[in-house]
Amino acid sequence: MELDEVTISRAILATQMETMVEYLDLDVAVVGGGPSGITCAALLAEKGVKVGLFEKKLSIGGGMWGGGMMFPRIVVQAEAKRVLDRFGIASQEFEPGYHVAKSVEAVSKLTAAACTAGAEFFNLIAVEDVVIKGDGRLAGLVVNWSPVEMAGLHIDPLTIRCKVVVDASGHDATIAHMVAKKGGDLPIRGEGFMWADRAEGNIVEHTKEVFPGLFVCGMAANAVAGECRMGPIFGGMLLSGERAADLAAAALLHP
Ligand code: 48H
Ligand code: FE2
Repeated sequence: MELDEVTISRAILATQMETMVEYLDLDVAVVGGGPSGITCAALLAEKGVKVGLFEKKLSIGGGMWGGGMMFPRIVVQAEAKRVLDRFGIASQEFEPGYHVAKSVEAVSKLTAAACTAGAEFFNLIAVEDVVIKGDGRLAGLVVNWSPVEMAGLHIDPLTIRCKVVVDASGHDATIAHMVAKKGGDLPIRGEGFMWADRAEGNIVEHTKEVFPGLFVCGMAANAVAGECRMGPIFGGMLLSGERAADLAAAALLHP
């Protein structure tokens, strides 16, 4: 078979364009491909929800790749070990209750599970604004190629409609800030100091709907709630992603 460059180009453009058009209308849009966002997307897709994950960077994984200070290991506490097991992520118990996993394996297996379950990943796309109309509910995302944002080019964005948004954008809680900045009733208390036990103990409780149609999870949940940070322990991110998936799925059933 003689390979044709233009067929290769057409294959990429045609299939991706078809997917992008199909995903202009979604059930759940997850913003951010860190551990909480991927977990949330994977579990929503497993429930049969039409979910798209938007990540502004080239790679999925957020702050999980780097482990702790570039040592590619993460710690997961006993409460969340079952999530590692569920996704087939190997771990070793360092001391009772402290399970260590390889960050590359953790990101890869979470991402692979999300793909297998049918979540659609849109990398290199930055969410730059949100849609809120007369009913005051978050109803969509305004997106652009992140290289456009990085280059500061004046190019207008496109819009995606969705029933629920999950802000999994990490420390910056970017979607929550967008809503608050334009006058939405969403108080953001800002992230607190390092206190792993407290931060991990409270993160699932902070994972909730903070504005009609908007759920926060992962570090964004703690940032909105004025909660502490936890350093490179990731059980809270996994449990928060799981909780966000349950809440978002429930919201789809009872809007
Ligand atoms: C598209 C965006 C946008 C945008 C941001 O930071 P993350 O890894 O997020 P979490 O909450 O799943 O995990 C947090 C964890 O990595 C961490 O930092 C911990 C545990 N820290 C503790 C501590 O003490 O420091 O991923 C968020 C992702 C990133 O990949 C961003 O690029 C992406 O969201 N993102 N994507 N549009 N507007 N904003
Ligand atoms: Fe962090």
